[in-house]
Amino acid sequence: MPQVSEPNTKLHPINDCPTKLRSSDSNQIGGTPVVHGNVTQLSAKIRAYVEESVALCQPDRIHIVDGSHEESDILLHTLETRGTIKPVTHFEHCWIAHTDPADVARVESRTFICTERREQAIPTPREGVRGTLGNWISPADYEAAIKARFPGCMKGRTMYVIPYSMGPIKSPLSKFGIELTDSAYVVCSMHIMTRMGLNVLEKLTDNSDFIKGLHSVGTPASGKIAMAFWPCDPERTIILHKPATNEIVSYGSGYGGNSLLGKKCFALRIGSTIAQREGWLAEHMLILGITNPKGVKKYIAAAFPSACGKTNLAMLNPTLPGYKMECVGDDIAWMKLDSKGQLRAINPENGFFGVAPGTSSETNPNAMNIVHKNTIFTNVASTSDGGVFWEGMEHDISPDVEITDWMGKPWKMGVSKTPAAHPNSRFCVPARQSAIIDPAWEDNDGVPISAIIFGGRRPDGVPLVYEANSWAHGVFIGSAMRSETTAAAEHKGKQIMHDPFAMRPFFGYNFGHYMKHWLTMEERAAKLGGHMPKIFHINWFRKGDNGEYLWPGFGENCRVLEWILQRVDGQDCYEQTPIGRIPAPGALNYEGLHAPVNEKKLFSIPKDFWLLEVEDIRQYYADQVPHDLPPEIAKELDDLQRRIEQM
Ligand code: O2Y
Ligand code: MN
Repeated sequence: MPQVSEPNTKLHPINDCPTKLRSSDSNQIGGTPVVHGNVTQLSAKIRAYVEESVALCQPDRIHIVDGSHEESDILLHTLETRGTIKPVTHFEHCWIAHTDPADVARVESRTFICTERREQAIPTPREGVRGTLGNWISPADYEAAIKARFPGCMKGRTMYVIPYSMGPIKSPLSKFGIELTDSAYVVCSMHIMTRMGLNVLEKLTDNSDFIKGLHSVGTPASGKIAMAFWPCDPERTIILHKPATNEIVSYGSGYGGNSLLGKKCFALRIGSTIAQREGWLAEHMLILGITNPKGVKKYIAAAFPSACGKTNLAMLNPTLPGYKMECVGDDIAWMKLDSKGQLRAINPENGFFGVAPGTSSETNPNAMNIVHKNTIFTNVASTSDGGVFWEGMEHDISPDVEITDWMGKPWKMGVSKTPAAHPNSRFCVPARQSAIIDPAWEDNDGVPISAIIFGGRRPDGVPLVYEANSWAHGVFIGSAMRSETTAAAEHKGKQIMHDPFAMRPFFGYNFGHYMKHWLTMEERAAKLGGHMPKIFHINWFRKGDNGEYLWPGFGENCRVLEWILQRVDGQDCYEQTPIGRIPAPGALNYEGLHAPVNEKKLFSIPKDFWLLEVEDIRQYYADQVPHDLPPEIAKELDDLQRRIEQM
């Protein structure tokens, strides 16, 4: 059995160099020298994976990532020397990275799931309709895509071997991965976002299974890299997933979800396929612990499309006296039934990769308080006093500082026409730094989930909160989720877009089969003597006749969570409506709100609106899942329509 030992070489200063080093000793893989770490640290399975990837990518050297802070610091220094990052001198051990402006976000159109048959990966849409629930690639095209991009793509570069764990290393709910990458930025970010290094390698001896992830920032076919500090190949970017072999292959982008393979690629796309096979749920959900004034603690999991304040809810500052909210996770939940049929969740991640713009002392003081140390910012603006800036921070900086935008140009508040920070700019920070991190956030057994919440940004017609009548009704509500897009997103103007379960870009398999899997969870829980959590839908964003928000939001949202947990306790504080259960008049606690709330408007269920909503959902299913819609979901829609017609 390979033993984990101290690296036998001093950390190599990892500057890319044109001449291939020749290895004279045995610390090499496929003739390529291992310049950090030792080949004996790798199990035979990992070594074989590295060897085949080395043969394909032809890096000059291999670095087995040990996960130490010293290693991360040397890589950060290397990145600084290359001009990829610069220090944020105002803060402690913080950095700003600037990317090539052509590589700034996940690219959904270039993200594919590879299966033998198309319908395993995505639903077949109605003829003449463009499917919006993912992209399929055949095994032959998958191979061809790799062959067209990867041969020799790491020449002159270092291949980093990152052993990492999604979830606490000792948790039975966790899974391991190996990411091979030629990006030191990815290594430093994975150091924050995952548990990684030698502790994981120790667990991967004995040929244990792992999720394979091969990543290269790529080199354009012309051989010309546009920005030396941020090599990438946007024209040929592709992100591939092969659930049958638990493989991820990503080329051309160094940014976030495209390159930190543990996050969306593993924890959601591949994760959802493993969860389907093994009978659990891998979801795009935050996990929040709520302690009420009596000291009773409950956990909720919640799914929101982007631009709905998911991170803000994960880090909520409650306004109701006596309440305490603690964060387990802000983006992804892996949820499994325990032996008693109780759903338990872990956050598979180790850090937060939050959207910076809109985050401020007003909207999310808890996030602002943690980004002052050990944080890598990407594509934010910088200030002349050595700090950072993004839209929303106007009151958080001193008025006399000068601002340089994310592209390196001088920027003037109220004058410049372009945003200071890229709308998808990010902070990447260790979760353990948070003062509101839940004490149980690393519990190996996960935390018990009492309620599942779906939400969306719905200016019209959708009440502040409603409860599903049953598990199947709740699954239907998740499948019918819609949300207003912001103009900043890739879509033009404001539209109400379907985003089922907030998973539209992250399904690893056919959405119809995914709904079916969710439906089976009820019986699985019952067989174990338990039951699935109640399901709710919330909408903080309903507007009145003059376009004003009807609900104050932010910290006041704890009032809605209070009602949800009263319902979880079985309190009779609801009124039945055709769409589900809403708070009985006066059941929601409005005491101490700064301005009165128009409860009637906030909870009204306009018949005309809901008839149109039903029509839209029916059309969506007919267009996008005409063959794979579970009959239980079709029935829920019919029942909803009937109840609304009878209003
Ligand atoms: O644009 C990216 O690459 C990041 S995407 C992302 C990052 C953190 C949390 N959620 C998301 C998302 O797209 O849902
Ligand atoms: Mn997300």
